[in-house]
Parts: sequence; structure tokens; C-alpha cells
Amino acid sequence: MLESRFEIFGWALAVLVVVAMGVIVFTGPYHRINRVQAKAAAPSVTVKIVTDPKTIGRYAPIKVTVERGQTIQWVNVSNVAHTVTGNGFDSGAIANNNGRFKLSLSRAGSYKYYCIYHPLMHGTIVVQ
Ligand SMILES: [Cu+2]
Repeated sequence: MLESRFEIFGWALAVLVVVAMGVIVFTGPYHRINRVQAKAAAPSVTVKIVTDPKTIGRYAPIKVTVERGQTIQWVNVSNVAHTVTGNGFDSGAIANNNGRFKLSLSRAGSYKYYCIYHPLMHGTIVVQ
């Protein structure tokens, strides 16, 4: 059945609108916002606190590199309490048997930290 000119025009307009919406979603400013949000939601990085006969506890890995704002999570899997203490942050006692502490730093730099109870325990956070 032959469609009227108006019907054909209507369909063409509808297709044009859908294509335009696609172009806006995938290339427009909202696309960039989605990318920024995805970056901010980067998965957290885990540092385990393990038992070490030489230093009582040890951060594993000793050095961790993250993006600005990215969360670092310490999990104490050793057999005594420890802390994550540095310039401007202090976890307080992180209990043994999976006690946790989360931290995110917004300024780039290298941050050294240690355990208040066991000063031989040292770690470094690099924020880039
Ligand atoms: Cu400790």
C-alpha cells in the first residue's frame, strides 16, 4: 500500500531523531561525563597486612600506586592489630582477623606510612 508523503516524511523525521540521539549519547558531552564517572569509580586497591617474623607485620605489597581519589583498602589478615599511620592519616587499630581500613587521597605525591605499634613496618602509597 502506498504511503502518503506525510507518512514518509514522518518516518524520515523519526529515523533522523533516533540517529541524532545516538550521536549525542555516544559523542556528545554526556559521553564525557560517563567516562569521568567510570574513572572515579575505579576499583579499590587492596593491601594485605600479613604476619612476618622479622617485623611482626608487613604490608603486602609494600608500595602501592593509585590514581587520585582511588580507594586503598587494607585488610589485616595477620594475627595481631596494626595501624596505617602517615602524615595526615591514621587508621587507629585495625583488628586482626580481617579488620579493614579504607583511605583515598586527592593529591598526587608519595606518602610513607608505618604502624604505630611496630615501627619496623613501613609502606608507601604513590598517588598519581
Ligand atoms: Cu603493627
